[in-house]
Amino acid sequence: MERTYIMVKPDGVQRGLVGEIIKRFESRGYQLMALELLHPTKEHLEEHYKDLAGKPFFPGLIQYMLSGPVVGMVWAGKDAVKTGRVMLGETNPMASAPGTIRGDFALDVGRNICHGSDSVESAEREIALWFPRGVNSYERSISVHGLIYEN
Ligand code: DAT
Ligand code: MG
Repeated sequence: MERTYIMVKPDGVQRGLVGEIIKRFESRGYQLMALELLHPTKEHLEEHYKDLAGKPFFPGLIQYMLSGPVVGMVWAGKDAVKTGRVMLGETNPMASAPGTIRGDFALDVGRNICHGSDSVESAEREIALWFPRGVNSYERSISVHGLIYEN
């Protein structure tokens, strides 16, 4: 099953949106594989966002991400990466459709409450970065699986 890394950012945690975000992935049918609340270091965040180093907003992004704890999660299921991004909405909340997380709960690009991996490769890189001790897999009961998937 494809996996994605979803993270509630400090503004999402402070605003009490952790449960709301978990609920959306759970009710869609995705399987929770890992979850941790933690306060990442600057170096850890710079590694996570290394593709954006050099962008004018990079220092502000790191500062905001350091402002409080985040909740990192691994979710697994059909097209988890692509569908996870659809569920998050656009990077800029003002361009995000209602019904998406950013479209329902955010206004500013610099306070967009959640992160989602943008490709299968970056998902695996991010999962290794945020869950260095590894992620155990477990089987969902066959009856639950059959209610979510045709095969
Ligand atoms: P996404 O989080 O949708 O994958 P991204 O990877 O391009 O978007 O950027 C990471 C974060 O950086 C994004 O969630 C918010 C911030 N960001 C991106 N573009 C920005 C901009 N033009 N101004 C301010 N912050 C920006
Ligand atoms: Mg991104």
